[in-house]
Amino acid sequence: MSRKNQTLGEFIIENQAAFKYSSGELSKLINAIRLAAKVVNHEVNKAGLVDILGAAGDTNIQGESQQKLDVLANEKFIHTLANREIVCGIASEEEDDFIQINSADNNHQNKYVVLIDPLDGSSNIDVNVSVGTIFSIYRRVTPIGTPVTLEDFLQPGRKQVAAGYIIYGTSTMLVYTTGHGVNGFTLNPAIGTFYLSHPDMQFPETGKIYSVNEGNYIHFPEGVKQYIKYCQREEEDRPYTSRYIGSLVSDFHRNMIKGGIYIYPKSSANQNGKLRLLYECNPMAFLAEQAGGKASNGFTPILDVQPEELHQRVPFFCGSRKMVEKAEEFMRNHSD
Ligand code: P6P
Repeated sequence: MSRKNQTLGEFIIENQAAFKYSSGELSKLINAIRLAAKVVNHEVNKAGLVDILGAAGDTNIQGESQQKLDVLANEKFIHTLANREIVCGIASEEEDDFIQINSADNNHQNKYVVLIDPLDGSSNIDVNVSVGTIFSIYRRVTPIGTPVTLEDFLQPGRKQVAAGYIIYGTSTMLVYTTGHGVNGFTLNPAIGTFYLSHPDMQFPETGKIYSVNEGNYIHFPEGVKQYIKYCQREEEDRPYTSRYIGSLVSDFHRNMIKGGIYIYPKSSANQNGKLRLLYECNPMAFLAEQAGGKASNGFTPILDVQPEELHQRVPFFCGSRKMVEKAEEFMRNHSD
């Protein structure tokens, strides 16, 4: 049940019973993410004012230079989640390996693992463009009472119990699903409370926006090249509009509201594309499907891909169902 202007806290309580595993721990987990989101939001919003911009001097496993805010967001989310005796393991884009959270002193009783991209689109920080946090939650599959293993993290996206993102944009929003639809909450920074502003978010069945980095066009598979030409042809409801922010959360959020498709395909430069399956594509695909949209690697649903390694990449087509289906048609007819 939801009503406009309900607070996130009220929403969680009122929908507690609907959570598949209504032990209350998932609610506590969402509350922990809400707290971390407010802390990171505070830092992101003042990034231009204090010496927090610029690289932290390190690089992550992806070989990307870590912005100081990347490091801060990573630390805030891990610290907040670790301190609530709910989570038994965390994997992050910014961490080479997963982190064992259950301490032996509580005999590894916690049952959820969380995977996060703590600050997606961070290359936009210094130019004041929206960035986001993406999270994905599973129940562990190895026995409670034992340390978590990699197997707990390498679950197909279909097994997620919750997923969502925080977008630090013109306003800060928390958008998430527990498998019962997608709801968006907007932060009132004056009082630090998230209010239900976008109940039951739905991808329009089709749209007129395509989001892809056309600078990589010559490296794209033929099917993607042909789909982009299709979007640009003066026919039927086309040409579409090209909108690409360089921030997955921002492009996804706009397309979910207005209708559109986001594509990050494989290329001659990146054989599996750039986006990471576990903490970018799976959570966004769960949200997309829950909102009536679609997400695939160009051929098969993202949520059905069996992960092989923690930081694996996957080609990503996501958005309005009919637009993704059309792009998949081009991929099938031009598979190279
Ligand atoms: P490119 C940000 O690094 C990110 O993971 C997504 O948020 C964004 O959509 C994409 O990469 C941008 O990548 O290669 O187009 O700059």
